[in-house]
Amino acid sequence: MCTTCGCGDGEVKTGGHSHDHHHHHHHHDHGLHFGHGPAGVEVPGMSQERLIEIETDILSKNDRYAEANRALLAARGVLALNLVSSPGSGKTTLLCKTIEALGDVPVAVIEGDQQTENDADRIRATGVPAIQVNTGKGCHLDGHMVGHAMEHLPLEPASVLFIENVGNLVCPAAFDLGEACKVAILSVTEGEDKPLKYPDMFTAARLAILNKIDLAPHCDVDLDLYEANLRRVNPEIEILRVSARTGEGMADWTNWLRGALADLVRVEAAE
Ligand SMILES: Nc1nc2c(ncn2[C@@H]2O[C@H](COP(=O)(O)OP(=O)(O)OP(=O)(O)O)[C@@H](O)[C@H]2O)c(=O)[nH]1
Ligand SMILES: [Mg+2]
Repeated sequence: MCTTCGCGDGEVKTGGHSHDHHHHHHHHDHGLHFGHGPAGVEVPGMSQERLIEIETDILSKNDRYAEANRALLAARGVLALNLVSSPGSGKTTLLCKTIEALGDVPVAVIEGDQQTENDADRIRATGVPAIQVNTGKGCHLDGHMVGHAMEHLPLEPASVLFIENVGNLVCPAAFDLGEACKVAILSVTEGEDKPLKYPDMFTAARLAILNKIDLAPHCDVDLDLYEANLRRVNPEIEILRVSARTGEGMADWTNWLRGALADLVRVEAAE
């Protein structure tokens, strides 16, 4: 077992239908079949009850930190977005371009990686404050890490806090950080079947960004099939086609961000 989150090693088959404690997930019948049994996971020699106990314990601890983060973010009027994807989908590139495009909107960034300060350095080069979290052997950010990182950031009113999670299509789906929502980034080189093979990430996300569309003509990919597969696992998911490299579709993304920020400020004003 992974020492941090209890997710599986090679012997573990993950399942997708019984994550009742992942409260931020939508529940849909994908018409697909994953692990069996109430834990949605099978580990030889471990009972379903024990597996559920382990996961519930880890996630309920995390959820207490996440809720504290969410309360602080609400009090400050900060829109926090949890960017999740496999490694190399273009999260940091997209963030650097987004910061540029957002102009006068205040932005802060938390960068999660196993090792290196590279991504935080790339963000700081744009002039925006960034805190690097290195998870070491860990495969995801958790609410506790993000709470500490937030202490070192300005968190201005009506600002956006981008949290770039560790590149990993599995574990970050399960961990609430206190964000407004998860944004999944999927690059066109990854293959149209990825939403079907890693459904938890895409059911947990409100928005999917299909990045690197500049490469689509070279990759023999079907962008409509990417979208159909995303909707198959999450019928409500919003989808944007973007190239962080050429800037195509970037205006739709920044409009989405400005809309989400305006909604947040409106809700705050009404309370
Ligand atoms: N062609 C093309 N390449 C891109 C695009 N966006 C990012 N890349 C490239 O993809 C590679 C990975 O980009 P990163 O921004 O480091 O990806 P990441 O998701 O932050 O990676 P990790 O943090 O390591 O998970 C780099 O070589 C980028 O230049 C895009 O829209 N089009
Ligand atoms: Mg990155």
